[in-house]
Amino acid sequence: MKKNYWLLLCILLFAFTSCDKDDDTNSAVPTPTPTPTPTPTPTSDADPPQITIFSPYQNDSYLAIAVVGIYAEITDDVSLDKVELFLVNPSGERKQLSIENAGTQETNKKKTINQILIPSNTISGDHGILIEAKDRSGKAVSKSVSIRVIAEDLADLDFKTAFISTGWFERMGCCNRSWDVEMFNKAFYSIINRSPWDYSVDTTYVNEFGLDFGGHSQLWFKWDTNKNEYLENSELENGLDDLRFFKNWDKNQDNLISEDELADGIAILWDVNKDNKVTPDEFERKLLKYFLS
Ligand SMILES: [Ca+2]
Ligand SMILES: [Ca+2]
Ligand SMILES: [Ca+2]
Ligand SMILES: [Ca+2]
Repeated sequence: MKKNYWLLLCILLFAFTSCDKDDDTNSAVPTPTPTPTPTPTPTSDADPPQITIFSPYQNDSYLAIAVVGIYAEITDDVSLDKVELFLVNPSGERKQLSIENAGTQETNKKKTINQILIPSNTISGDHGILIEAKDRSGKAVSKSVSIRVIAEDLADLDFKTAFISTGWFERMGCCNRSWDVEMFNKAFYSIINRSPWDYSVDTTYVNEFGLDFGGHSQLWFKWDTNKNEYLENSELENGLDDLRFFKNWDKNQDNLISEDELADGIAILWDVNKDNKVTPDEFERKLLKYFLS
């Protein structure tokens, strides 16, 4: 019995020491050393931001009642901090404009400005569109273009000055100094249909357009060839092709329409009394209706 007692004691002792040994083993497992936080490699912010102004063009003229499209892109090699937009009047005073319609693909390396400005209430003369940009390391740059604002009445202007100063050409075909037929059609579509994603154009409006651009009566009847009351793209293309605007206005035959060619082409249509001059009473109503609204 005594022998059994000693045996049991030995077993218990053995178990205890084994456990103890296990614990020792566990405690011997090295605790993982925390992964060191990588120290950021210093970024070399070498370059100041870059500003590209696509529109308006330097020295373009705009009526005070016109719409000026401002399109610009600002980039930086590392990160932009601040971008600001100003309108600078002829005496050099600047007025900050809030930046709207920022692109959806904005990153801290790239910002786009895509918005319109109606320079109403500004005086005639040279105004600047000024952009200032600063990157995170404090490097600042600025870029500006000068535009001439014409605050006179339309009645005091000749047709070509008035038409070119509407800014319509720049707004419709941003960054393209000449239009191919596709862009030309798209631009005219935008004045025929005010809601570009809806083909259900106002048929009265199409008829008015026909009368105002060459005295074509019942233009809608001719255009809606499948008679479904919608203007399909092919109907628009064929309709404008029939009017022969693009062909007749492309004076230098390069298959592109420049702003000058467009102005001259419309002038011929709008010169009602055919004296080779479009007077304000011939153009004012139509200019306001189609190119300034
Ligand atoms: Ca930089
Ligand atoms: Ca149709
Ligand atoms: Ca041409
Ligand atoms: Ca005339």
